[in-house]
Amino acid sequence: MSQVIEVKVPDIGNYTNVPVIDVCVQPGDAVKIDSPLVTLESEKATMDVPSPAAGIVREIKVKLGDRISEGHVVAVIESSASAAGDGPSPSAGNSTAERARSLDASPSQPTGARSAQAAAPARPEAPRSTSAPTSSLSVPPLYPGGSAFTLGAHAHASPSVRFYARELGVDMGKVRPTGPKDRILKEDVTVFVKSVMSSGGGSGGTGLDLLPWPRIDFQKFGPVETKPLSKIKKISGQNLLRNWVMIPAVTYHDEADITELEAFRVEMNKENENSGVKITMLSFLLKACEIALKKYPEFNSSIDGENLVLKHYYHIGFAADTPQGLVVPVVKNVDQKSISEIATEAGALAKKARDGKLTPAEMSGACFTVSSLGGIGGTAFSPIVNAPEVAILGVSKSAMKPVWNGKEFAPRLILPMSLSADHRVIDGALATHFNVFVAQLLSDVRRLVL
Ligand code: CAO
Repeated sequence: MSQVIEVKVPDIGNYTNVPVIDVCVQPGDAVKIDSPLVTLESEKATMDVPSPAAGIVREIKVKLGDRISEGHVVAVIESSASAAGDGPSPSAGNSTAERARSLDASPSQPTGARSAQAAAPARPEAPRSTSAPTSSLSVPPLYPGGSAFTLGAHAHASPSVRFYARELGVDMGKVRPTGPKDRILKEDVTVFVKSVMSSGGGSGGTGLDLLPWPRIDFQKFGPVETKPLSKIKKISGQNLLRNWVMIPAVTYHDEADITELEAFRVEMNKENENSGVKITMLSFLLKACEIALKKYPEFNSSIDGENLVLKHYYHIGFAADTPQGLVVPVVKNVDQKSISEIATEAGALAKKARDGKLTPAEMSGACFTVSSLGGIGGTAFSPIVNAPEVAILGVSKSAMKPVWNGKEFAPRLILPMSLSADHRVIDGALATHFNVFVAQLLSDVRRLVL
């Protein structure tokens, strides 16, 4: 027997005047138990108001943008045990009202608030009406702020994206949002599924089955300000995460004595003061690395499945700090360029990077990367290898140090070097040979310019 049910906004904690951000059904639509009817968005979460029964939507009582609170009628459903094929079985002897009420105590939870309900206090029984033509069934409480509210429920996403994720069995709490206001887009779910598939599955011991990212209401501890991540940070963040997780890199530290090199650089720059070309430490580093790539070809390679691709060209990227975030312009064919040409080109690329004008071509094709923090400071760091490259050289700030020359301590300008290398291709001995060779090149400027 059919029954007309007014579906009301359930207990949603302390939230009032919450905007309707999606109306998921239209009059005439068939719905199942738990089908989302409308979606509300509080400051903390989106919440679907689910249908408490299977049936046909007779009326929608709200529209997009309406602000509503607990008790507001959102839809009228004409319930029917057979309407959606999953109503209560007649043999169970439950009326629709009983079936809906049983949701309060059963593990079956409304869409978008599964664990919230587990934490919710027992609520009074919904009014039962078998004789009256219209009943007013509210759905169980939705507590976006509840302590046991899952990350999946916290995640902002439209019902269609939630539906897509549910179909694929994806826990929304594990999906990295890239939409506005941390909203999870359909593409984000796809990217998540692809990453799980390519890493061999989520929980079989071969993939990463990580805990969801902690979501903290920082305002509980003090004043905060939220700013969107820049586009560059979003993109580089995804790359860095993949590289950090997928490359078994080891960092090897060494030092180069650049006393003569720096004196030569300063002298050259003084001599060519009016030329407009400044010879930078970076240009010497790029040249030294190119020569070392030739001597140790494994450093100029990429893993491709079960093969190692060895490159016979020498394009070297360098990390550039810009107001928008980190970018890596590439100096092409370093082997065919003099140090002053490299300095000119790297300077122009760094300026373009800071002005946000680099083209994709200017950021692609690198075989190896240099990350120089020396102009800023530091003594050592662990740079992240930039896939599909297999190594990256980081340099920190050079400093005068007393070095024993066999007779006495002499003041020498020492450059700290930190080489991170993919251990699948480069083992510790090879990495150390590379570092030692680069240090030799930098400590004897003649070897560099020859
Ligand atoms: N030790 C001491 N001083 C150094 C140095 C070093 N290793 N490297 C550079 N310097 C000095 C330079 O001599 C220069 O001083 P002068 O003006 O007196 O000659 C000053 O620092 C500034 O150098 P620079 O930054 O203009 O030139 P650069 O070629 O060394 O660097 C670039 C260019 C693009 C690499 C740099 O601007 C930059 O963006 N660095 C940051 C890279 C980065 O963020 N890496 C981290 C990636 S991981 O997050």
